[in-house]
Formats: sequence, structure tokens, C-alpha cells
Amino acid sequence: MTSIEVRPEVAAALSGGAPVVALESTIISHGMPYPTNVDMANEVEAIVRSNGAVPATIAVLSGVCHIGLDHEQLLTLATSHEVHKATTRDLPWLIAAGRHGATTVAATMRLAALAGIRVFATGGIGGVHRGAATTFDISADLTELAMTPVAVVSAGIKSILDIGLTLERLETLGVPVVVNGSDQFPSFYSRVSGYASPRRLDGASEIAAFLDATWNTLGLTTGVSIANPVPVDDEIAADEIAGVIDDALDDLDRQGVVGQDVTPFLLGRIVEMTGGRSLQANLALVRNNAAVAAQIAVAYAARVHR
Ligand code: PSU
Ligand code: MN
Repeated sequence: MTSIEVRPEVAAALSGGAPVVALESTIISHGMPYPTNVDMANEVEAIVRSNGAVPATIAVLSGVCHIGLDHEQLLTLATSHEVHKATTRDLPWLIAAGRHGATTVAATMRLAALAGIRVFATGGIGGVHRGAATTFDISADLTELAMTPVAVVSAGIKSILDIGLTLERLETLGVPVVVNGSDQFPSFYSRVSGYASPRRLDGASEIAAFLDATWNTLGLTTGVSIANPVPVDDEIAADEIAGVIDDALDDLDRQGVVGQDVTPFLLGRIVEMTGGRSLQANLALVRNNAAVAAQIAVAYAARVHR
């Protein structure tokens, strides 16, 4: 039995050097409520297609790692209570035990790289949690970014995390960080975070040149973090969302939530507390990231498969 299954359409695109964009599944199973999650997953795939690339949503179903899913498989991820949140270290257990797993940024990067996919779109990446000096809670997304050559397009990171420490950690790990079209590092719902962008580039063709330099000219083996600010019209001001995030963090402490439940708990509380407003911003930024990632995949394929 093979434990990795690449959808025929994705395999054909990869072998022909055509652009492919990986998409994660933790955002579907543990990041958004049903039915918004499945609608988002289908819509994001359509956006990747309309920008000229083939989408490959990644997840583990009954112990098989799938690179590319059909509608029914997406629905299983969106509705089943048997879907485990999975970072890279959880993949061998899912395979051995024959379970379902929704892949985080880290696990999605690893499976994308195994399949030969270089560009990946998501909402927000994990990072250094506030209070990490005592909890040691630092997302394995950063570990994976340090060792797997995939470009991750996100809207930055939510201020549920310590943005300054996350940027420091990425620097130490040698992970290139680029902001698309802004001098400010974005904070997911907001176009600013109070931190400057480590490096700025403008648009897909400059970013494709950057990826080519990273992996092909220099032979670096790291991932790349591409922060793509939420569109102006969909932004929630940083000071407006700050109180909600503080309240969600208080609830986290009170309920004693730890480990891999922390991020899903906080995401869920923020949606509840904003009465869905944060979900609208989340959807808008994911759509925007999918479009930009597809444009980058197209530009990168054109550079390296000439
Ligand atoms: N941040 C978000 N939305 C998300 C996640 C993070 O704004 O859906 C998900 C991603 O799948 C990310 C994971 O890889 O949470 C990080 O979890 P942890 O902090 O447990 O590493
Ligand atoms: Mn964690």
C-alpha cells in the first residue's frame, strides 16, 4: 500500500513543469466553523485555478497522505470529528494507525516538498506564542520553515502570537521573510503590526526571482515566508482586535488549554467574540493569498522551466 497519493491532475502538472499551489487542511478542520470551512476550501481552489495554477489541498485520510483532494474528501475534513490536527511529527502516527489528519503549515510544507510543490497558500502561520519564555510554546511551523524549501504565502501572523519574537526566531533560523508590497510586517487581520518588513518586494515576478535566487542560485534549503497584507477594505484595525485577543488569551489561561489545542482554541474564541466579523476578514485574506500564491507559482514556473 502506498502512503502518499498524488491526484492525477496534480501529478500531470508537476511532471509538465506547470504551476501548482499547495493548500493546508488544519484551517478547514480546526480553523473555521462548518459550513464556512468547506465553502472556503472550494472557493480557494477555484481562485488558484482562475489565476492559472493547479490547486493541491493536502491532508491525510485513513492513513494515506493526499496531495490534492476531491469535493467529497474536502467535505470529510470539514465535518468529521475524527480528524486529528497534524504537524510533521504526527504524520508517521497517522500513517501507521490509519487515521485522518488535517495538516498544519509544517506538515503541509513537508508533504508538498515530497511531491515537488514549491508554493503554498494559507491564512496565517504559527510562531512564538506570547509567554513562550516559560511555556516553550513555539510552533513547529518555524522548525519546518528552517528546513523545507517551500514558499508559504500568509497574511503574517495574528497577535495571539508574539510577533517580534517570531521575527527574531525566523532570523535566527535563517528563513527569508519578504512582505509583498509593504514596508510593514502585517498582523493577519491588520496591514500593520508595529514591526517593519524584514525585506519588501512588489508582486509575483519579483518574488519569483527571489525564490529562484534562494533555491537555485544560492542553493539554500530553507523555506521562505511571504507575508501578503490583508486587502485594505477587509482590514480590522490592530487596536480594535487587540482587546478581543487579550480576552481570548485570558480564557485560554482560565481553561488551562495547552499544547496543540492552543491555536484552534484561540481561533475559535476570536470568531465567537467578534460575532463572525473576524471570519469575514479571515476569508478575504485567504482568497487574496491564494490569488497571489498562484501568480507566484506561474511566474516561478515560467522562470525555471524556460
Ligand atoms: N494561524 C491562523 N489560522 C490557522 C492557523 C494558524 O491564523 O488556521 C493554523 C495553521 O494550520 C498553522 C497552525 O500551521 O494553526 C499552527 O498551530 P500550532 O500553533 O499548534 O503550531
Ligand atoms: Mn504549540
